Amino acid sequence: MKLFRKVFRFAFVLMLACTGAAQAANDDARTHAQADAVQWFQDARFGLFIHWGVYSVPGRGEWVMENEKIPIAEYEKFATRFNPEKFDAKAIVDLAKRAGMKYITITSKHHDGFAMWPTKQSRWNIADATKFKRDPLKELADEAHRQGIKLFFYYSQLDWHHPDFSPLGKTGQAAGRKAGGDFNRYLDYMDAQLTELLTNYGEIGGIWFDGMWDKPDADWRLGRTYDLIHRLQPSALVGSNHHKAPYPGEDFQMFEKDLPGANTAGFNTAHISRLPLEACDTINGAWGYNAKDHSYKSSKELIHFLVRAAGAGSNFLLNIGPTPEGTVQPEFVERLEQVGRWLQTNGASIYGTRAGPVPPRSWGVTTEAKDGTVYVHVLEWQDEYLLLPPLQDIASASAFGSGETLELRRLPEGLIVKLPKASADQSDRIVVLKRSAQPVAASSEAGAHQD
Ligand code: FHN
Repeated sequence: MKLFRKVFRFAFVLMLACTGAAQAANDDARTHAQADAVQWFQDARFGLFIHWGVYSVPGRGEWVMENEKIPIAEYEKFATRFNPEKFDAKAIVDLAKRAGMKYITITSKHHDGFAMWPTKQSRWNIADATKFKRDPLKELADEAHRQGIKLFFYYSQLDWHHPDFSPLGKTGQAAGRKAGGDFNRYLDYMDAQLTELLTNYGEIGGIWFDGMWDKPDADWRLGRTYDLIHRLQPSALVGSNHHKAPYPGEDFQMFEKDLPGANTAGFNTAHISRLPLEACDTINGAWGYNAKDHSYKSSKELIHFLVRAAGAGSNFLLNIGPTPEGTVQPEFVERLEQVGRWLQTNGASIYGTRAGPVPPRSWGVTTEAKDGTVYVHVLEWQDEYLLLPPLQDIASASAFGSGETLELRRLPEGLIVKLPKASADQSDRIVVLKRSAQPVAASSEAGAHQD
């Protein structure tokens, strides 16, 4: 008996050691994978958000079920009319690349609970509930991988359709579900769907959660779900649009219809964390397809948002809402291509940069490249000279693009730069400040120019 106990004890200790070692190895893999993914994410700076689902059929935005208090039985009829045969994943990825975007985040499941892929977890999905017998997420994932674009999945934790999303939160009260569902069973369902998304679609850039704000006090079992994601794909980044300080396991912080910290939209109350940042917005006023919303932002407004986001150390996730046919309306295509042309010329001042040494100002922002080059983005400024704080070791100033040397005065109070002349259609006047290897002293009197 003694020998048995010794052997059992040895085996048990060995198993623990192996398990611990396996866990440590997994944690280590996750740490390295996450670090590389975070670096890539921050360098990427610009992505395409896609809100697409059966809500595109009525064409009144993705909240139509809630806004018009449509019960589930009625809402499900939209699915029978959803047959987007013109959906073309290559056209979408080509458009994202022409826009200068480095990743795509598409709604896999929005609040209506409809799965845009043939999930095995319920029949409320594109294969079982529509005539469209294709898997658009698979087509998009394959094309994105082919073209070197990362794919993220948006996934709504809020669900207006599932019987176990219970007790109800702030919304979904008119869906017509019976009370008494099992919320943990719903979370198991959610984890099972996430497992499908992180197993069957190749490398996924990350999961973009939304909807916790509907039941802020519920136990969402975040740790369990986030561990699942990190176990299935260690490099997949997790973000959640809960408008609060990030929870453990979240890898980036998002701000919606707002620049980080601006809180002009009134609900991005969270302070800016040390995590990578991403600000998202729409081209018109709608996330999901809205046939009547013609309030399109100009390409200049979109470029300014992109530049101001980069100046805040943030990515910009710009949204399109494809039509029920699966196409992208021409007003969106036109603006995305205009932003892309701007990035073709000016991308070095955005991609791979971080927030610059001068915090965002009303006149514009600064970004800084890894080699220390500072880009001063002058967006709204009518005067010939601009005063900057006394940045250290700035040796020269030049106009981005032309390389024209600009007058630079170093005073104890700061740097005075003579700006390049603005041309009529210029969205952003960019001044390039090069650092010197040696410390550069401020002159004691005005007029001392750069040598
Ligand atoms: O309710 C959603 C909305 O439909 C959309 O998905 C946006 C995108 O950031 N997020 C929620 C609103 O905060």
